[in-house]
Amino acid sequence: MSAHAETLNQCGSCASSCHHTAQLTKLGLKIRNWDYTVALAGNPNTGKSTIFNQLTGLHQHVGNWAGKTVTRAEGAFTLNGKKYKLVDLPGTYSLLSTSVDEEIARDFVLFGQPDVTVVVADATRLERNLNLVLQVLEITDRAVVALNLIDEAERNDLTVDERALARDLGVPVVPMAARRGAGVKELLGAIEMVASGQFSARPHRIKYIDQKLETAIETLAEQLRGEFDDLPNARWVALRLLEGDENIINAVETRTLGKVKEAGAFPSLVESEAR
Ligand SMILES: Nc1nc2c(ncn2[C@@H]2O[C@H](COP(=O)(O)OP(=O)(O)O)[C@@H](O)[C@H]2O)c(=O)[nH]1
Ligand SMILES: [Mg+2]
Repeated sequence: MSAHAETLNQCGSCASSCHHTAQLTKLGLKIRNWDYTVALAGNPNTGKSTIFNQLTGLHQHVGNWAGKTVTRAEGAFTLNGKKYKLVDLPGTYSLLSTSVDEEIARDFVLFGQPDVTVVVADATRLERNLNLVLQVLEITDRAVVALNLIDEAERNDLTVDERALARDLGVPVVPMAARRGAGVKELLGAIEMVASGQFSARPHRIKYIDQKLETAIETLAEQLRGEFDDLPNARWVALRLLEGDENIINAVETRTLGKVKEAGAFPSLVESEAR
């Protein structure tokens, strides 16, 4: 595993303005005593595994791999003295999951309580990708949008105003062409800012102005917190129950909701994939 403990001086040629990305050390599978957990979520084929490999030095399968990534892969890196565990989740179009892959991603983002959720979005298909971004922002304000495949967008004469997007979403947006390493340094800077609390997000949220609905959500959320031992995101679950989401109803009835919190619930595949 030659990639282990590979140290990269990201700032070899730049001035102190990017001091926060001064030192990335790719730790591969050495995942112990981490300070922060970072989840990589996103639609399939947006470059999640490419980014995962860039940050950890591991070799997760990259490419069209539909139906094969049935569990999450984990790796680690250190940045400026803090250790980060990075979790590469299966691709998902929505948190309203219908497949096993999507359920794993959904449960981790919802109940695994990552310190930062990086949503990798395809800049050439922004509208479709924003669906998941907005869903993630409903449940956490500790998020970063990695606007990947910006090289493809440019090739197709598409430009994205990432500043306007960041302002509207209320979270950092980092343009990337991850396959050639562009934007990795900036992504690390954004992850560090959000993880350490230096960046305080003002995420785009839907407000429910109907008082009856608000009362119903809160009453149900309170009952869920009692039943499921301080369930994170109980409000989100309550909304899904009120909508009649069959997956969530089933997870509540079978008491499998929030199972991701139990150690070992999702054994990592990464051992077999690391080279
Ligand atoms: N042109 C271009 N291709 C990329 C970029 N990032 C990833 N890819 C390619 O997109 C495909 C899907 O990448 P992968 O990391 O497996 O996506 P995942 O399904 O989200 O994990 C692969 O063929 C990558 O080489 C990028 O920034 N630019
Ligand atoms: Mg992948």
